[in-house]
Amino acid sequence: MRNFTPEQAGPGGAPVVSADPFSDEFLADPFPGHAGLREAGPVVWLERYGVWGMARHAEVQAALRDHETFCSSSGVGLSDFRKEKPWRPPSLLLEADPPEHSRARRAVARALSPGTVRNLRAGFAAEADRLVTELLAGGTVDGVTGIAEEYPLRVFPPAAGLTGDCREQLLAYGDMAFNAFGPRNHLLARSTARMEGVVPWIAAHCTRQALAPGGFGARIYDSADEGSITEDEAGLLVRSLLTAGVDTTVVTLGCALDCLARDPGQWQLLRDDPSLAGAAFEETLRYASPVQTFFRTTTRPVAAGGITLGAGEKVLLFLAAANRDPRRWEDPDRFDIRRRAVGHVGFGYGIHACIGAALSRVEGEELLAALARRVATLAPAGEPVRRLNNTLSGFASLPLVLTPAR
Ligand code: OVM
Repeated sequence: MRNFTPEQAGPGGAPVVSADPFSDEFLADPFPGHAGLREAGPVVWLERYGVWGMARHAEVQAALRDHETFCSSSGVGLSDFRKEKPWRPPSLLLEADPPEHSRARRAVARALSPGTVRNLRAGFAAEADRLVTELLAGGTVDGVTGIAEEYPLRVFPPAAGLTGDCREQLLAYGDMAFNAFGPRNHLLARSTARMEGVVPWIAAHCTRQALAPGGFGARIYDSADEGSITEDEAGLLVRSLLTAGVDTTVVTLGCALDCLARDPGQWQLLRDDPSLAGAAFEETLRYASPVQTFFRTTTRPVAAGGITLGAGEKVLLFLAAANRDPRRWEDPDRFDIRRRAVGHVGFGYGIHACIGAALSRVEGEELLAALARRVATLAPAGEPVRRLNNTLSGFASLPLVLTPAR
C-alpha cells in the first residue's frame, strides 16, 4: 500500500495518509486501502480532507464507546453541522447526543421491541419461502435486484405500515443519505440527480395518516400520543427507519450472496446446516462491512494512539477496517460462517449501535435459511458489478444461477 509515507508527519506527529477513501478506486476495492490505514498507525491524518482517521479495532471501538468525546450531534459525515447547513433536518437519533438522543432512542426502541420483531418472523419466513419458489422457477437471477432488493422491499414496507410500491423512493433515498456522509463528489451528485420528488414522498409517508395501524411506523406515534415525543419528532423518527432500514439490508444481503456464491465450501456448510444462516449473516457483516465508515466529532482535546486530537475535529472511523484488523481477528480476510463474529462493529457499537439490528437479523436469517433449505447450488453466472457509494459497500449487479435441491 503506497498511500502512506512514514517520514511524513501530520498534526501531532500523526502519520499522513494521502489516499482518498471516497475515491472510486478506493471504494471499488477498499480492503487494501484499509490495511494501509491500519498499518500506518492507530490514528492517522487524512490530508485529502483534513480529518483524523482510525482503522484499528481497539481505537474504533474505544471512540464509539466514548460518545461524550466523540460526539454525533455535529453530524456523522464529513460535514460539520456547526459550520455547514445539513442537507436535511438532522436525524434525532443518528445525529444527536444524550440527553436528546436517549429520548429519541427510547421511542424507536419501543417501536422495534423484541416482541414486535418476534411477531414478524413467521411472516418474513413465509415471504422468503415464496421468493425462493419464484427464484427456482427462473434459474438465473440478478442477486441484487432479484433477491437482495426484492426480499427487504417485500417485507419491510408492510412491517413499517407503508402501502403501495415504495421501491424506487426507498432505494433512491437510502443511496442519497449514505452518500451524503461523504464529500461532495460525483457519487453524491449522481444520487442527488435520482432524488426528484423523493424528499416530499418520504415526508408524506412519515406522517401518522400515511402509516397503517399495527406497523412499527404507527408505533412510533404511540410515544407521541403518550407525550414523550412531539408529533413532528415522531415523523422524523419514522424518517430514520425509512432511511436506515432498507438500503442497509439490501447491501448486506447482496454481500452475503456474493460471499456464499464465490465459496462453494461455505455454501455447503450452510446447506448442511441451515441453522447457520444467522452466523452467515453475522460473518457477512464482519467480512463485508456493508456500512463501511462513520465520522464522529471531538468535543474536547483527547489523546488517542499517542496523538492529541484537538476539540471540534472530525474523525473518520473505518468500521470495515476494524472488522478485518488482524490484531483482533484470526485470518481476518477469510469469510468463515463457523467463526464467532461477535465483536464486529458492522452495526456500530455503544449508544448508537444499530437499533434495527434484530429486525435485520430476522430478514437475513429467514432469507438465507430458506435458500439453504431449497437451493442445491448457488453459483456466479457472470461478473459482479460493484456499487459505489460513499458509505455503503456492495453490489449493483450480481448474476447468479440457482439450482433446486431434490
Ligand atoms: C437516520 C439514519 C440515517 C442513516 C443511517 C442511519 C445507519 C440512521 O436517519 O436516523 O444509521
